[in-house]
Amino acid sequence: MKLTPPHGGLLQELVRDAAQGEQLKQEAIYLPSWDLSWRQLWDLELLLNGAFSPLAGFMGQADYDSVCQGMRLSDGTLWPIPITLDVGEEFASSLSQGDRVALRHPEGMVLAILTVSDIWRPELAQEAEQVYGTSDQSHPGVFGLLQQSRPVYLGGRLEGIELPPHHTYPQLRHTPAELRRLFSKRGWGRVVAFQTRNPMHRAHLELTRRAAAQAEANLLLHPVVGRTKPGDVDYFARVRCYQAVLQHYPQQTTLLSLLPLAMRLAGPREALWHAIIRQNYGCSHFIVGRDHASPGKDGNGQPFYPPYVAQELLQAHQSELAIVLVAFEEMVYAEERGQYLPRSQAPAGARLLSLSGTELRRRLRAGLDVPAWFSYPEVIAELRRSYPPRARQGFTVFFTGLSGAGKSTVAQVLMAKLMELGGRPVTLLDGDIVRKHLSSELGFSKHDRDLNIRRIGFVASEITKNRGVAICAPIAPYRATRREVRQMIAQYGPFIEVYVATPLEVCEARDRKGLYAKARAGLIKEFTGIDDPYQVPEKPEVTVDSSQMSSEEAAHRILLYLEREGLINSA
Ligand code: PPS
Repeated sequence: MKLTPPHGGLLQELVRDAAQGEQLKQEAIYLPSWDLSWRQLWDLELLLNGAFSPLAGFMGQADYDSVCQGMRLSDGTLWPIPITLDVGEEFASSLSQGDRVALRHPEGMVLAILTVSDIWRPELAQEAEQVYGTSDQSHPGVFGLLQQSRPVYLGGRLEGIELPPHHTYPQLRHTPAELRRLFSKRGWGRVVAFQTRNPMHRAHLELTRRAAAQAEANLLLHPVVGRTKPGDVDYFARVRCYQAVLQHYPQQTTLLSLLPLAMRLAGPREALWHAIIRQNYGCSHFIVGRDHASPGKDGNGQPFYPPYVAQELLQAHQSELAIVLVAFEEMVYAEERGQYLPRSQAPAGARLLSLSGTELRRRLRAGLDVPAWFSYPEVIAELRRSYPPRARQGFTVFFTGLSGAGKSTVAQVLMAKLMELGGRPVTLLDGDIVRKHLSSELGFSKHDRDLNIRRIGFVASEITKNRGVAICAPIAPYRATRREVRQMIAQYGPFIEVYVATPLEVCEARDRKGLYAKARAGLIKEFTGIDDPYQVPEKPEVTVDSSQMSSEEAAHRILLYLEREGLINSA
């Protein structure tokens, strides 16, 4: 196939020139506005800068249906992932077709105006099955869709005012037009793109070098710095790793650029989407490995997507793409040869070495050696900063249980013990206290409870990020919200869910605040356990029951857990 730059066809750039932008900003003052979520913001950026060409806005219903069902826009163009703007019922009910909406950055600037062409309520479970091939909520993309999406979708064309500003690594960010120009200026006729959401080690270097040689192409390292998988290494640390790895490539033929993409982790469909995006960035080739854009294993330990299925899907659509698939196998280290090789090319009987991500993290946390064949000293040093020994990481102990179960008392004892041990600042976010300060205006509807728990989660995640200990003790009756909070925190440090399983009868008999009596008399509505549900945790890290043990014993049980996990040195 003959490929001449720029690749990828016409770019659909949606940002207007400065004068029109000013005009649009003035118009926006009088329009209803929508504050974009982070996911929506990342989508908007790639819509506005042309990375999602040929899309000219958020999808309308016809495109959405067609993409979900058959991976094509309604005009037949190949496009595998829905790009939609989800909004709340109340906001949607104030809009009609033809209305214009100002789309705002979370910090308040108007970035674009959407002219609404479609307003509809999607079948989210069906979307999950069609796009992800599953409605299993242990898939992070499915969880985000089913638990975090708002119920109404808006579609329509966009008029861009400005691209979202970036204060981090501006020199490493390029629009598709900028990258195409850069390739052209450097005389890079062929460019092979490498997608990643993980730090890079020697195997990646070997794989990308081979891919570039095979495609006779220059190399674009194009890591995702938008939304990746919960628990991934944060992108600041990753970028420092990429910069270190870059020193091991030939300078003239390799470029690092950051992609602000909100990944869906939709396996094969996502791989195809990644290829189309790189085509828009002007690349001629795209590397797809064994488990491209995979979220890992499901609740039964089975992979969500079989190995190599992403390569198969791209191969099947190769004739429709202007970017060429470079399929790669897993690389392994052949010890006797002192060399990385694709697994199938390793000599029979050779001792093959590899190190899983889980094993690497274990070694980093335990301060153990990482072999030189696996990575570079600079990368390991950087990762050691991200994965300090557990005894120096922040963590959150999140109590959940009925009112009167004993959460606050056990939490207080635990706090006292941790303070006695010293070493980290400890903050207690008790249910009642939070409701006096942080959530003083909230009631007990599902909406208000969820908001309350998310606020607690946000504060706890900040504490955990900064290496402190957060102890939270709300009722937190809903499973999905607890999981959301777990995800928020787990990216910064361990999340320990403690289920205080004291039975309802015991809590009610105690009735220390007289609230159960009031709830039974109908004087308080939506009381947990009486006329509002409590969803029992499925896999709490620790369970205690204050009808079976004293608060001291319960706190001690938690301390033993923390010690076993290496989070504290002595209980
Ligand atoms: S939630 O569901 O997690 O947001 O609840 P939380 O913030 O922990 O607040 C629970 C405390 O508020 C008192 N209270 C109620 N609890 C449950 N349902 C209703 N309707 C209600 N109204 C007031 C109650 O004292 C809870 O405190 P604890 O310490 O759990 O007994």
